[in-house]
Amino acid sequence: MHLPKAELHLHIEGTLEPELAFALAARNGVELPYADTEELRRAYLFEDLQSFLDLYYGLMAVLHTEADFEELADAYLARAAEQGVRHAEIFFDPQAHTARGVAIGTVIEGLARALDRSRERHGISTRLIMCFLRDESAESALATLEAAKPYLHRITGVGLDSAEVGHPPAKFREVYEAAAALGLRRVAHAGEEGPAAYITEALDVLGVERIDHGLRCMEDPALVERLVRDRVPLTLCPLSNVRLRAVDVLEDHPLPRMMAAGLLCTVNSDDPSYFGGYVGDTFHAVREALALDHDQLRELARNSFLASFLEEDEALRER
Ligand code: ES4
Ligand code: ZN
Repeated sequence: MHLPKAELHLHIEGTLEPELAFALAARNGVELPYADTEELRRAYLFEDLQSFLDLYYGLMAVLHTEADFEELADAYLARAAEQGVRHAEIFFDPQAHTARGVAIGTVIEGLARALDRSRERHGISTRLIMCFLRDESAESALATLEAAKPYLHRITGVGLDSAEVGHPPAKFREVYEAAAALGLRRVAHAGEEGPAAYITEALDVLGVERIDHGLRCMEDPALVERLVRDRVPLTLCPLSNVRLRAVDVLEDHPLPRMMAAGLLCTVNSDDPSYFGGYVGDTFHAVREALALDHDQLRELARNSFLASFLEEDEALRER
C-alpha cells in the first residue's frame, strides 16, 4: 500500500500524458508533430535537461483554455490520490504560456478550478508555486510577478526552474526580494545540473527555504553540514535524475548516503509523464533499487509533510 505523503516537487506541465496531449490538440486545432501517442512516447529519449525541456515546452502548445489547465490538474490529482498523495505543492511555469499568448489569468484560474475541488474530490490539499524560467531574463521574471499580482491569493510561493547551467540564482535576486516583500514563500531548483555553489547562492542571495533537487550538495561537505544544521529540505526526484543523466542508474543514486548524512530528504516525481512514474511509483522504485527499509520509507514520507508549507497542525491532520 502507498504511504500517505506530500508531493513538493511537481511541475503540472510535466503531468501532461500523451493521451491528454492528443485530446487537447484535437479540441484546440493544434497540429502535433507526432503521428500518435506511441510515436510521442518514443520521442521521450532525452540526453539531458535541455533536450527534455525542448520537447516539454513544445508539447505545451496544446494548452489554451482555462478548461485545459483544469483538466490537466484534475488528471494529476486523480493519479496522485491513487498513489497516497495527501498534499501537493504544485509548480507551474507562467512564462511558458504567456510567451504563446495565453494569459496568466487563464493559467491560474484554470488550475485553481481543479485545486479548489481537490480536497473533496481527491482528498488532497494543495498549494500553488509560480516558477520563473531561469533561462529567461530577470526583467521577464519581474514582469511575471507583476502580472501575477491580481492572483496572489492563489499563490503560496515562487520557484526557479528550467535550464540551470549558466543561469545562477543571483540573476534573480531582485524578483525574489520583491516576492518576499509580497509575503510569498521561496524555493529554487539548484544543484541538479548546476554546481553545489548554486545551492549556496540560492540560500544566501535568494533566501530560499527549500532546495529543489540539491543533489550536487554532496560535492561540498561544508554545504552538507550547513543543510543538515539548518534543516533545509531537499526535494529529490530520483527518476528524473536517471532520465536526465544526473546519475547513471537508479542503483547509484546518492539518496541513501544523503539520508545517512542527516539531510532532510524528500522524494518526488518532478515531471511524471516524462520520467516514468508518479510519486508512489518513485517510492517503489527507490525501495527496490536502493534497498530502503520500511523505516527509511516512513522517514521520507514524514519528511514530505515536515518540509511542506502546511502549518504544523494541518500537516499532522494530512498524515
Ligand atoms: C524541470 Cl527536471 C526540471 N529541471 C528544471 N526545470 C524543469 N522544468 C520542468 N522540469
Ligand atoms: Zn523540477
